[in-house]
Amino acid sequence: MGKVFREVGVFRELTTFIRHIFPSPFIPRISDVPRRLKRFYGSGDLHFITCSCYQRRPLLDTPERRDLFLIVLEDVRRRYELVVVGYVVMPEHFHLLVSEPQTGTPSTVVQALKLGFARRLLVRAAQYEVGDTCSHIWQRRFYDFNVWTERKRVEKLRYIHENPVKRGLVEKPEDWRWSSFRAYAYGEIGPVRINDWRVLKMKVRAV
Ligand code: NI
Repeated sequence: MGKVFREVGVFRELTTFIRHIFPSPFIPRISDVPRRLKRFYGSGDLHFITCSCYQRRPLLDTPERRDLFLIVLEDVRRRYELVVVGYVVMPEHFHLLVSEPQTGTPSTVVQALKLGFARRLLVRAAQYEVGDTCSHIWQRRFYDFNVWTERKRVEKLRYIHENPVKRGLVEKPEDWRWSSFRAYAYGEIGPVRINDWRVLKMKVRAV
């Protein structure tokens, strides 16, 4: 029971801080959250994930490639059943703030994302060769930071949304189409569905 209350508590904190930053009617109140949400388990932490392109080359420097990346991210979100809380695609790296997936681990999610994007990119570029899918697109390593305090969640989401501004790509976060900012600020339905906590409802602990 302790776990149940803790997880509902995590969600309440999260919605409170999101509402604080972006008061918008599309963010569900705690009373709107399906009761079965409490059935998910795992640590319940969010993960702040950073992954760079191979040798930090700007392989995501065109709108078409960033669009393609987001298509793959949405596909992976559905397949592995995870909650995407925030994201940004930069010219040579990406950041995600995500829940643990229902299927697999954060690591398998990142692998699927890297491989899925590499395959589609190489097929598009007609350069596909077996065995050469990922190695020249992505850095092998990625960084996974467990986010389990409200302060860190605020910090990471802000960092994600400010990244294109800090880099001088745009003047305001809303001008960068490849982040979750517009979904928060305007309730826009973007290419990647954010904060869809319903995906976690089916998880039942095996006894
Ligand atoms: Ni960054």
